[in-house]
Amino acid sequence: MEGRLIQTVFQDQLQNAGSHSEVLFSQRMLLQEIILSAFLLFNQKQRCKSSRCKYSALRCKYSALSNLVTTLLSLPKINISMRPENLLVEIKDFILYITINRPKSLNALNIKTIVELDDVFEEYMYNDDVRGVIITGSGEKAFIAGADISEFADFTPDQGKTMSENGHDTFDKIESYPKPVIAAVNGYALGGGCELAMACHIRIASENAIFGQPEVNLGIIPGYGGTQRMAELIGKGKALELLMTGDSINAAMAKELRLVNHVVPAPELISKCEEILRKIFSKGPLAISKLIQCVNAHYRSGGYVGDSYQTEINQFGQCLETEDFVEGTSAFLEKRKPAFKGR
Ligand code: CO8
Repeated sequence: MEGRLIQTVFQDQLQNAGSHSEVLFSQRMLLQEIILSAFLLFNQKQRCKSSRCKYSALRCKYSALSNLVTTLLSLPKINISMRPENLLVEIKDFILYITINRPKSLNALNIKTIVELDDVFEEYMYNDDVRGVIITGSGEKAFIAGADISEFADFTPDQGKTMSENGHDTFDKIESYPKPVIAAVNGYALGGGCELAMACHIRIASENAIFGQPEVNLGIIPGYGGTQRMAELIGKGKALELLMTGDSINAAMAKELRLVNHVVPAPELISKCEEILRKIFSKGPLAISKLIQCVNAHYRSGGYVGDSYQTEINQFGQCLETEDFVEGTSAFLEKRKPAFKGR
C-alpha cells in the first residue's frame, strides 16, 4: 500500500514534469520518499507482544517491503516512458544514437528540442554505457533545416539573445564533450542545423546533404556559433562568402571545403559513423577525451596560442598517471592488443 502510494505520487509528478531534468528531479524525490518510508516501516514500534500480532506485523512489513521493491524495480520502466518528445534516443554497443525527430518541419530546432538535447548529453556524459555519440535527423530529407523560424519570428531582442545564449551553452557542451560526437548529416543542414553539425567533432555527410547558413535571407546572422565555427573549419574568406551570400553547398563541395570529413551514399551513412567510432573505441578513452580538450583549447583560448600548447603539456603529463598509459605501453612491449579501461 505504502509502495503503491509512492508510485501514484511519482506518476503524478511525472505527468506534471516537463523537461528531462524535471523528471530526474522527480526520480530523486521518489528515492527520497522510498528511503523515508523504508526507515519508518522498519522503525515501527510493536506494542502488542502476542504471537498473532507479531505474525501480522511481520506480514505487514513483508508486504510493505515487497511494495517498495516493486516500486524500485519499476523505476527504469518509468524512465523509458519519459523519453524526450522531439528526440529518439537509443544506446547500442556503447553508441548513443540521437535522432532529431520533427520530420514535419524538417527537424527544425525549437527551444524544447535544444533543451532535450542538452539533457541527453548531460545524462550520458559520465555514463560508462556510452563511449561515443551519433547525431542524425529523422527521415531522408533533412538533418536539421535550421532553428524553428515559426518559434522565434515574434521574439524581442532580449528573447533572441537568451535563445542564442542557451543554444551556445548546449553546442559548447557538445563541442567539449569528453566522448567522440559524430554528426551523420543525412540531408539539409541549414542555419542551426549546420551549426550543430559544426559543433560535433566529426561530420559525415550522405551524398544528398546540403549545407548552408541562410540566416541573412531572414535579416539575421547565425546565433549558435556559426560565425566562429565555420571560419575555423573552412577559413575566413570562404566562410564570409557563404555567410554573406547565404548560399547553400552540396556534400561534394562541403568535402572540398573540409566542412565534412567524408561523403558516403545515404544507406552507408550510419555504418560509416559506426566504423569510425569503433576504431576510436579501441583506443584509450582518457586519451581521446584529452585530445578533444587540447584541440578545442586552440580555438577557445582567447586567441593566445600559448595557452593551448600549455593545455597539451599539462594533459600529456596527466596521461602518464593513468592505468591506460601503463596498459598501452605494456601491450606494445608484450606484442599484444591493449585492453584499455578508461582509468
Ligand atoms: N523552421 C520552421 N519550419 C521549417 C523550417 C525551419 N527552419 N524549415 C522547414 N520548415 C517547415 C516548412 O515550413 C514546411 O512546413 P509546412 O509543411 O507546414 O509548410 C516543412 O518544413 C517542409 O518544408 P518545405 O515545404 O519548405 O520543403 P522544401 O523541400 O520545399 O524546402 C528547405 C526545404 C529549402 C529546407 C526550406 O524548407 C527552407 O528554406 N527552410 C528554411 C531554412 C532556413 O532558413 N534555416 C535557417 C533558419 S534560422 C536559424 O537557423 C538561425 C539559428 C540561430 C538562432 C539563434 C537564436 C535566435
